[in-house]
Amino acid sequence: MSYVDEVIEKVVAKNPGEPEFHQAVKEVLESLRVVVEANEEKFRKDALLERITEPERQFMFRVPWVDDKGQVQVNRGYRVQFNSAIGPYKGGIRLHPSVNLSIIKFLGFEQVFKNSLTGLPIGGGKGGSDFDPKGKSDREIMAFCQSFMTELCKHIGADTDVPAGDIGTGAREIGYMFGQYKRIRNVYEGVLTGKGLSYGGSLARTEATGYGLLYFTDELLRLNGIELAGKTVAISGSGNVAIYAAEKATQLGAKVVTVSDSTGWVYDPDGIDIAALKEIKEVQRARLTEYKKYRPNSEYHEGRGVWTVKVDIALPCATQNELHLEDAKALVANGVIAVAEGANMPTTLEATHYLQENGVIFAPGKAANAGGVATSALEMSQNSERLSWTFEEVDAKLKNIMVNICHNADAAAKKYGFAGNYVVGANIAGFEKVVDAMTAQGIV
Ligand code: NDP
Ligand code: 2IT
Repeated sequence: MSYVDEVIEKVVAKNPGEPEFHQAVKEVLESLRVVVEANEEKFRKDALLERITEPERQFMFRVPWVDDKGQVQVNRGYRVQFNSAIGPYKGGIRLHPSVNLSIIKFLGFEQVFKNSLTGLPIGGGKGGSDFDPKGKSDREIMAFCQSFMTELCKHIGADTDVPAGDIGTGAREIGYMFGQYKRIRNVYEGVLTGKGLSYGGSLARTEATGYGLLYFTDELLRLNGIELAGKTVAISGSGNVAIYAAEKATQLGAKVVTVSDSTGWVYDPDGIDIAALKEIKEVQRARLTEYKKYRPNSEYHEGRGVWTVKVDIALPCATQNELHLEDAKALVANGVIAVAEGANMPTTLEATHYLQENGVIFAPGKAANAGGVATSALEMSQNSERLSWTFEEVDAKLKNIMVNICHNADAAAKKYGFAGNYVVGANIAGFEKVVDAMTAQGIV
């Protein structure tokens, strides 16, 4: 059996009941086959793949807090410190009832290669909790965040592990967590990114993942001789990534016709009204059913359906495994040109293969959505030098990073005989630097 298949089998056996983690490992290792085979003897002897698929450290902890009725609630907190070969652990905190160890490990594993692709010195990690922020009062959110950080603060630090936002964690949650960290540890340092601008946050971090996704997509289309302006775009999700992806796509001359949330989706044939979307999601924290009040011409549908709309470009920006094989078939039947992942692993393996086999340009999340964490690393740099850069400075660096990731993934794919396969290209480009650093640092 090949070394890759052997390690995939071992990972599945050693981590039972973790389907998302298995999926992420399979996707990465299978696409690395060509590189692994070229170095098989050395990698086997060093147990390189066994080490890279085993987190350096993982924490699970009790998070007790008191709700507005005086009832004690108990959630489970997680932090997986996956790989620190190229820098301090870096990755977001997901607050969603579906969170479990499998999800946090898949996200942490993906983050290792994504962070490497940015070219910046950040290792990979991820954390979160099965806490559901929906419908909670500000006080309840604060109580949860403080309790979560009371334990987490023992394990993180500006040079150790720097968490940030993800699903359910935005500026409000980061603020409460930062306050509690500072209070307990008595240090004012850049221990979290995605902070508010008044206490060490970076301009353009809020926009970074969505903007970065579009800088990447624009460049990728250009490499393939296609122009983004004038194209129609379907976006799923209506959170941080989706909103700023929609904003930048619109600025670049494309027309975004859909957004969604976990209960339904909007079709707006005239193009999504970004100001209305921000008002509904960022200010009111309301559901998409509100959108029709702003745009009477739009349609609201319950359930799933975003991928049934005829578009040129699809940008899944909600969550993992939200674009299935039948969605891929619908997109292809409607003539989609490109799919670029704003979310982490939103496309199932079968759907990815179907899209690629049918000539759709496919950009994997670890390359296409790396703008968020890249800008987080820029926030860390600003915190270290105790300076703040202008929006234009950060945005220009972000764009440059995304264009570089695009070219590096393209070049790696070509070098190994997989021209046009950006999954292989991104995984190889991300993997090579991590392997080099791990090898240089010995058996640790
Ligand atoms: P938000 O919490 O801001 O928004 C998430 C959006 O996705 C909401 O519209 C939400 O709907 C929807 N959603 C979440 N879970 C589900 C689900 N199980 N089924 C259907 N819809 C769902 O998160 P972000 O925008 O920050 O994150 C979106 C994706 O992007 C995630 O995969 C995240 O890991 C990834 N990502 C985020 C980065 C960042 O900087 N924030 C960076 C890189 C990747 P509802 O409100 O109804 O729950
Ligand atoms: O998935 C991701 O890259 C993020 N949620 C952002 C992580 C970060 O540290 O900014």
